[in-house]
Amino acid sequence: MNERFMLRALELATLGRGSVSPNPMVGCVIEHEGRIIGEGWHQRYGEAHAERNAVRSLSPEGELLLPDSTLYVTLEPCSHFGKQPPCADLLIEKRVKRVICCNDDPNPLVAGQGFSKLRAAGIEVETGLLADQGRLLNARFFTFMEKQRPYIVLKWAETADGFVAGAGGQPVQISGPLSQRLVHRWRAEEDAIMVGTNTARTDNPRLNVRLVPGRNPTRIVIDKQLALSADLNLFDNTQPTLGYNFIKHETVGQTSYIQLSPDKPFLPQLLTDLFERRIQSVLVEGGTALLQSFINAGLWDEMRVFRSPMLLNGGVKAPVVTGKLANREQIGDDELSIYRP
Ligand code: AOF
Ligand code: ZN
Repeated sequence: MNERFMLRALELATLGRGSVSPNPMVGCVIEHEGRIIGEGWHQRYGEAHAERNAVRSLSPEGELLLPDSTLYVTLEPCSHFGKQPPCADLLIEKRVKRVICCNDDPNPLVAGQGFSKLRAAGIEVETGLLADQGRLLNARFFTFMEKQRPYIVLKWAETADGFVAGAGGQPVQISGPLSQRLVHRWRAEEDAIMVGTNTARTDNPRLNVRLVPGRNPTRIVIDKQLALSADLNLFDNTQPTLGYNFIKHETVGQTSYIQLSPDKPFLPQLLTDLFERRIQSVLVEGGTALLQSFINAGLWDEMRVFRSPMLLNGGVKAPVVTGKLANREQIGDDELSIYRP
């Protein structure tokens, strides 16, 4: 086992970022006597998996070396017919000698069956090499599969004295231009962005990606009593919007109203519906009440807090940070802190 080859496979996997979701990013390196003879990664959702691309990259001579080669792949080779045929079958057919992985595939359609298939065919299998790095790379995929809910990123900007808005919820631009651009990149990286009723009303956000190149996520708004005006930017039909409420189930243009029960806890119902819609990650952008409800329920995976040097001397208090500080950096005049549970 050589970490060097797995580090290369992890690096290749990241080339799929932004184009493979809801599939995981996966990279693969084929090694023969200490030399890399083939490489590949999962490039696009629905298309070939990493292993198949690595095998395809081999020269005709390289292909003859497979029975003496080790295949390093960041995730357990799949065993099921999805949009692609099983990678385990391919590796068996090509008579690969040994397979080394970072992580087992938590997808119930695979979940260990890829490894059993390979072992049954006489291929040596090892797993757990650089496992932490593999899990971090696909934190969204693992959370989605294991917790059956999207990966949840909570984000807000607060003043030096701990406020997120003026008195009565009046919007104030707290973070600087560089931070705003970063938030647009974050929007492009997640499957969905969510806001609560008050934020939708007072900020009238468009929740799209404008300041950087990238795709627009699905917009989610909580509007329990359907009190929001249809004239808001969220309902402009330029991108899909999901409106969670207690009143109706209906789709109009790109807006889907989804009815939840008032008799059961709200967030679990909401997250289960998002899971069923295959939404793997959500950026929650506010306001305080919505953010705090995720924090209180312990339903979050990352908190990203901008602290600006501005003072407001009053207004709406910021949510209360819990969890452990994982990273802190300066973004223009703002300090960005990342917390994990
Ligand atoms: C692999 N190698 O590169 C990836 C895997 O619909 P499909 O056929 O594309 O299958 C998607 C599932 O396959 C996905 O949920 C995950 O369990 C696994 N992804 N497996 O062997 C890969 N991307
Ligand atoms: Zn596969």
